[in-house]
Amino acid sequence: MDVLTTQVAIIGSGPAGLLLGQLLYKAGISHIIIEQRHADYVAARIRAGILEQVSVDLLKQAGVDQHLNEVGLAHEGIEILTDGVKHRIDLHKLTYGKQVIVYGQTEVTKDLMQARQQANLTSYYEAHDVQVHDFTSSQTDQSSPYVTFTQDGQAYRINCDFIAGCDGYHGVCRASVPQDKIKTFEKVYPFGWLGVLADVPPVADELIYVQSDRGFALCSMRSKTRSRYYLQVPLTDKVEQWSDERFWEELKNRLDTESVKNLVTGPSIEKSIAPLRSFVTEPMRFGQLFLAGDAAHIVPPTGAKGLNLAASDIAYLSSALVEFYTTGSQQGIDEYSEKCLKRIWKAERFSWWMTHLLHRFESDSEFDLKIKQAELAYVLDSEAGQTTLAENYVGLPYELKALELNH
Ligand code: FAS
Ligand code: PHB
Repeated sequence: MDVLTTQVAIIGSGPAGLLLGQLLYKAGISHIIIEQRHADYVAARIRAGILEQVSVDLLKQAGVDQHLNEVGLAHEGIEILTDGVKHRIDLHKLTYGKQVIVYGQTEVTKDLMQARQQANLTSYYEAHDVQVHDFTSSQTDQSSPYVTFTQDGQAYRINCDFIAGCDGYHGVCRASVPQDKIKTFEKVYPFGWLGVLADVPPVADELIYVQSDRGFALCSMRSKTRSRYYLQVPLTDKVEQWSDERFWEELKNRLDTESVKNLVTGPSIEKSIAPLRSFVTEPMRFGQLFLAGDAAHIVPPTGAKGLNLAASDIAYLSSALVEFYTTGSQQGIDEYSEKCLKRIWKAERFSWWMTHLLHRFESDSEFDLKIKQAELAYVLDSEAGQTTLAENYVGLPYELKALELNH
């Protein structure tokens, strides 16, 4: 068995793990990333598309924002289409100058992987049978946390001070916490999102969130020449049932006349159905094990919060670890879970609210539908209503002093 020692063992090489690794590297804290999949698989995953300004600031802090600054698209508003009429939410005006950046998670992952490679940092991809051990040993115990795994038939043990569980919803870290030490909260939605990526120009300059009698749709993008579209579909649907032609026809059925006229269709380069759930783990820290990102929480993508919540967890965790290693203080570590969960639950509420408001639920009675229409009409007709949507959409502030981010 190969035995290695590092300060922080990071499980998972998605956005959370990679961003944490980059911020720890910038602060001179040793770490190793252990990932179960091949690097190419991780780099190719098609997921989120919207970055909050605070996430962009964090990527700048990590020194990986060059390509993002070159090609990221600043968006100062979104459209909400209901009853055939588009209503623009002026994010920039309503939040006194904030915006979001359209930049695919695939690009974020590639930027972080490239920076990691350039810094020649240690990652183990295609790691199997990853296990986390002794993460609740007290400081006085002789034992300390360690991780074991195999790769290419070779067994490894990594001794460390801390383990960061950045291994997503299906990861091993949350599953390794004793059941009596953890509480989870979950809501599973009775529909999925059928997503299509196509190299066609976007139907509009800004995103269009569609509430229609036939179900939700979303018109998004990755660039001026690459579009991302979603349709609400029943959970029983299989992607094989959706030809490109059927997808484009159904999207047109849910759009307004002007958008149908402007829509450019083409062959899908990626097509998949993602389930929707709201999920939160409490707490997010267990001794020397921290959960971050999808390992700790999931939101329905309606509010574009998933990737951004992973970023805010990493802002808090990296700040806490840097504080510990530079001053010996445990304050950030002890406050990690509570600080993350305060922002997570607000994003969970917003994502649930947007999903509830814009999707068609079979369980909706006629009264429920009338109430939903009235709620959406109130939001769209009132500056107060639009402001609450806008300030959540651009991202609520972190509880971190600027200097804490300056590793
Ligand atoms: P990730 O799941 O990205 O990464 C976890 C990593 O850990 C993976 O690489 C996995 O292989 C690895 N891992 C798992 N188990 C392991 C083990 N035992 N040992 C080692 N490694 C292990 N968010 C949005 O904001 N907008 C969207 O439109 C959107 N669409 C999505 C569509 C899909 C299909 C999915 C699944 C998610 C979507 N999300 C979206 C949310 C998504 O972007 C996540 O929030 C984001 O990937 C979170 O990043 P991580 O926490 O790093 O988790
Ligand atoms: C995307 O472009 O993938 C996207 C954008 C906004 C969302 C969800 C997904 O709310």
